[in-house]
Amino acid sequence: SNTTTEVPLSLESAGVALDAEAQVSQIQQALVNNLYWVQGKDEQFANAHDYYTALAHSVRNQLLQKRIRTAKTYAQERAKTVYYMSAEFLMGRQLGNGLINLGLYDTMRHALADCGLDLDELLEREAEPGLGNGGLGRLAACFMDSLTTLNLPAVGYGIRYEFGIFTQLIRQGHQVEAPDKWLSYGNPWEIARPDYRVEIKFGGHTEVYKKDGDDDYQVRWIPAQTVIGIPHDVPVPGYGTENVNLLRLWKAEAGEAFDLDAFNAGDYFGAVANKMISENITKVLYPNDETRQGKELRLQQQYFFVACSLQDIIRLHLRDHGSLENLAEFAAIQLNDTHPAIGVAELMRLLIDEYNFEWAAAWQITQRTFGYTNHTLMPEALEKWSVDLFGKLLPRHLEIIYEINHRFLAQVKLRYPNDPDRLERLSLIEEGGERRVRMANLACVGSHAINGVAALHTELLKQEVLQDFYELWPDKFSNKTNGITPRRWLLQCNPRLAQLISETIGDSWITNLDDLKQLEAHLDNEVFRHAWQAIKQENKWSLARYIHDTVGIKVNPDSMFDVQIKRIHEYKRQLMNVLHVITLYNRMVQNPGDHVVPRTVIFGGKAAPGYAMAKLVVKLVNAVADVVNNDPIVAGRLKVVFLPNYNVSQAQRLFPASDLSEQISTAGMEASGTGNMKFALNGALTIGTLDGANVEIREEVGADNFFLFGLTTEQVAACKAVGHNPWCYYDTNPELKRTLDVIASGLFSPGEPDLFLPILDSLLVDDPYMVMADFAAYVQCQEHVSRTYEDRDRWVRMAILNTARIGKFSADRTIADYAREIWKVKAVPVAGE
Ligand code: CJB
Repeated sequence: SNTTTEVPLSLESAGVALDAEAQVSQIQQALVNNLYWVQGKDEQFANAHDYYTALAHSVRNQLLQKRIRTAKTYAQERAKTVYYMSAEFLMGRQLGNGLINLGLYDTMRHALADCGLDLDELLEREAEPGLGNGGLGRLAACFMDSLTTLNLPAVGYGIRYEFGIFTQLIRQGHQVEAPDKWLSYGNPWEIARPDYRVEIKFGGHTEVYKKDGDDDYQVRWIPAQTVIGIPHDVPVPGYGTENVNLLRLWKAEAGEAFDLDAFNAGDYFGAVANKMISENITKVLYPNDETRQGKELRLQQQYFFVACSLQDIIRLHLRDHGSLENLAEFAAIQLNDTHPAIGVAELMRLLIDEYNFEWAAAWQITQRTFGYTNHTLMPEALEKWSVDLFGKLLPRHLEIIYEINHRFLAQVKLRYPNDPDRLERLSLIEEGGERRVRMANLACVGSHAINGVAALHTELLKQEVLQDFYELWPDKFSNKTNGITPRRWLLQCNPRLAQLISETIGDSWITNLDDLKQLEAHLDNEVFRHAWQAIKQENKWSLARYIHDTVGIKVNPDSMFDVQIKRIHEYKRQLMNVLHVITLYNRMVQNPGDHVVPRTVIFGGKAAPGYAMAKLVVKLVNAVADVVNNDPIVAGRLKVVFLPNYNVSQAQRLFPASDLSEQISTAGMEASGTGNMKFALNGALTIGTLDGANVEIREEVGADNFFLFGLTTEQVAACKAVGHNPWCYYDTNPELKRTLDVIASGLFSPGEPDLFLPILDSLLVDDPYMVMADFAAYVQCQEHVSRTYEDRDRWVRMAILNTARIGKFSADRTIADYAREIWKVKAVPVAGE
């Protein structure tokens, strides 16, 4: 039908009381209307992207309808709200997820097919919103899904980066970064809200003044610059609920008054230049994962989004409650790592300078409102800002931080009268050399709850990184083991497996992942096991096609798909994986007749643009792939694939098609990991160390269903304490020696014999990530993996048990724990129409 009405229809009553046929025709009508009224085209001129946008608007209309009712209900109920503050939200594509959460996926597919359109093809038109680096940002996205699914009132606050994580290209085997222009076709999922704009100050100085009719002195901040924050709202649907929460992302714009002065002075270019400086703040995501970037712009980003968000929270709170006295009763603000920790000082500033609170009252409100989640033990990721930079950008906050510190250390002194070292460690200011503000200390002092993201990580926090804080306030600490949303990471990404599971045990697992346990009762059912295996095989075929289409490599779909996908980091030890590949290659070259279990080893992940060692590892993987994939001796038995530009969309193809999950970080270094959970949920077996959430995954799935190897955290520490000598592994392990020698021989770097020297040096000189120490155990464990894979029936049973026993790692469980133990928030379900 190509009739159009004046007002674009939404899918208003789709799914309510309409019969299937009426629903389909209404969907089609809405699509045609949106094509016409949103894209300004009709069917004759529309391209696939136009159809995608029209479809996105259909879904968006439904979400907005629900959102309006949700906002009303929350306000009516005066509900306590979670404000999740995160510099990163790695949401992934929205259309498929929206359709699934609205329960419209299958209907939509049929309605589109009926008009000759392929839903899958339209889904692929969506730009990936890559507003995060890796695990931390993706966790925030999974949390938003679970918060809404659990009907918990929540707002995610973050930054609307104009450029998300860079696009990774591979040129001659090297990583090359290209800008991520994700907004170039517009973003149908966001609504700008200029009416909720806020003004943010930077720089300048402070002064003391006396308020009219008041004897007390006050401080005011005279900024050098002001910037405007414009919220952009993205609706966040939950599964099978009427509730829709918000992700509110801030964009920086130039303040008008500020520009006008320059215009009036005749300095047109100056005014425009200043506009550019302001708008730079939200221009680009810093692409560093787990390393701090001591750049001024990064601190500006952090302060900007936190200050915008706090003003927004206060506006909403005053609207519903009239006074800030009871803020902590209605607002729980969670700090996703230290990136938003400046919020502690900003809330104090707002309460004291703008709302005339006394210090003690303001401090009580602040502490009761904030919670802090730590995500890493890596020392280089602990944020510290030079006092000079801080004072220049945020002079009032530096004063407030000094005052917080002064009062805090006075308290500590009472408790530990003769312990200057302890004071020095607890201080918010690092002395000696350049003085720096310690953001983790600020977050700890300003929060009532501090948590780690896996049991082992929380223990290590208590014993090491945050030990002094733990001794001071043991009750503030708790563990909240990470989780993932089963909607995106099984229902959406692996529809075939999801369907088999639902046919077998019903579909309650979608919102109650522990119900997957019921699969165990079907373990001895051969038909079920065959169906399981057939699905994995189909998923592998489809990944093989994708690999061929993207990098032109033909892989053997019957081989074991051995997959490591995550940011490239030395502690994650992609290098150890490549060394294993080279070792397998050496064996096949030396003994071409030997029986081997065929493998396809797949890598994906971005290296931070300034992280030379990580980039060299990317090059090594690609160089090894070039040699191995072109050697007829190993044909059909060994292939190496580096998939460029790993992101959420690609992850959705990879997890369902994986046999083996590589979780091989040096023990004690991976806070949790969440990819490990996604693999297991999709029936891949893990080869892993006792690190992060691996420990708990192994506990859940059973030691028999997990390939464990390597040093423990304690052994790593002990080894380092006595000073470990990587040379002795080289000297005593001929296979390892040969592997390093082959790299040194230049086989993988023709014409550039020294290319990989930094890697060899790092391994042989100090080997800080214990690759050499764990190598033999890893290779041996991989042999066990291969033997197990040969017994395909045994492997399938193990895979089923992994899926069946992974329920604990639903983000619904994680969020329920946060809600009950930290946030004290209750579900506020929105009634259906
Ligand atoms: N993580 O992705 C990051 N970036 C950081 O700066 C610090 C930590 C990761 O957070 C995930 C979510 O908690 C963890 O699962 C992962 O182990 C950690 O590396």
